[in-house]
Amino acid sequence: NTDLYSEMKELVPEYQERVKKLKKDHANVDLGKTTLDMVLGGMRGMTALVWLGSAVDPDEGIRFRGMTIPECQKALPGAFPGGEPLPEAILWLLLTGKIPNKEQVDSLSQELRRRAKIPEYAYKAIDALPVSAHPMTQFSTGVMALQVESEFQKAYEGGVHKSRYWEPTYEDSLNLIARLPGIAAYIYRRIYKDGKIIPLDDTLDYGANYAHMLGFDDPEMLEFMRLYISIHSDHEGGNVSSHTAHLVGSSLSDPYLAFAAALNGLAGPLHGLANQEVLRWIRNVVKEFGTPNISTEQLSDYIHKTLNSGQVVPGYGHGVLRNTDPRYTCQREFALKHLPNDPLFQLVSKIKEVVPPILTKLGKVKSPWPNVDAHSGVLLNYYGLTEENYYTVLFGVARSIGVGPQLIWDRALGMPLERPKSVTLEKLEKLAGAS
Ligand code: FCX
Repeated sequence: NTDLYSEMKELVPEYQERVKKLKKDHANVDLGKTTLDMVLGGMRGMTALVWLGSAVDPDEGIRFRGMTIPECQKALPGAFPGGEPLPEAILWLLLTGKIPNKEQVDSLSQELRRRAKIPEYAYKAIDALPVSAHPMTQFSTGVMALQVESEFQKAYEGGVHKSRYWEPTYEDSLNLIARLPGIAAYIYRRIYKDGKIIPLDDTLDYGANYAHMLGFDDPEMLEFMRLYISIHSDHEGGNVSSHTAHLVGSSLSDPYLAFAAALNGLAGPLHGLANQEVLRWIRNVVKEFGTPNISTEQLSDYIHKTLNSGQVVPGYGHGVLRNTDPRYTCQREFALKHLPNDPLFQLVSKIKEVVPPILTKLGKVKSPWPNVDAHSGVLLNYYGLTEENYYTVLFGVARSIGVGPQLIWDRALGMPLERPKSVTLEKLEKLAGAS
């Protein structure tokens, strides 16, 4: 099939059968116990969700449908031979579990362009906010405005049978993914440029088009955007944005409602907003010493200053990873290839040497290593996207490619309303024998 929907139509019954079999024959398989520590510790380590697109190993990092980032870079079609994986290719892979060929990816590119038309009132909804509103607030508002055209909501009101929920969910998810770059680019141009919309280019792929609509046409920046969107798309199911989308979707809220909620979680500084915080932190280092070319001692002093004022070092640490994030590593490789002499890239490299031993010494940080957000800012800055408050919007566009497919599968597999059990503090004390 060159058409993604036809591919899904074939796959859905097969997957439904697998889930049915698991529920029927293995319902009581023990997946690990729940401890008090988990309940008070943000549910770390508690297996509680099924997520089809990707899984994170603490040491090795992300695998998209079983494939590491270097494997994806090798196997997935790029804009040119040997180019970075196209986000369309990742979308195809996450949804179907199959590696698409160039023809399939080109057909998906075209389909996304066809779906990309943004209703006028979505721009107006954004315009109702002051230009000073945070870009993520404007983005979430824009997504809520897009919800007006939800096919799922229409189908539900029309009494669609639950066995067909996944079909309008597919329509909504693809329309949402297709329209986000236009909404996101509008916000950028509204806040930082002349406010004029740069129309979609019918010859460009998804990542390149987003860069183009932002106002960037340097082929190297287009290539970085393809990589950026691909690696930020998915990071298994338990992170705040993905889990939020899944949770909200479980009440049969449509993909727009679920994704807007996910964006609001992504906008928190411990999650997606960390990319903004990293570049701001790096700029403050440069401001403090007057140059990015600083000594290890100066950098170490600055890190201690951050920690002593009760703040985290942004871009370091992770809820699951216990090693350097491969999403960091592939951005570093991109930088080594294209901007090895950039002073801020060199500073990022130095930070990677100095931060981990300091965090380790604190004795409480489970992972002192850099995560995805530690690197993206200096690359964007190098290519002229210097406005760090916008960075989380880029992350948000990418995340739709991870949560959209899962929402489709959630509906195809009839995943139920999510409703875990909570306990009161008194009950917890009683269970612990501490009261
Ligand atoms: N700087 C300073 N202290 C840190 C730290 C850091 N980078 N990372 C963890 N710690 C501290 C925690 O604040 C916590 O302190 P406390 O006991 O006094 O509250 C302690 O170490 C134990 O935390 P830990 O179990 O290692 O980490 P968590 O799973 O609770 O939290 C995050 C993980 C990512 C939230 C944490 O490492 C952090 O705040 N990092 C900085 C922000 C960041 O980069 N976020 C982006 C993460 C990710 F890549 C993404 O979602 O985009």
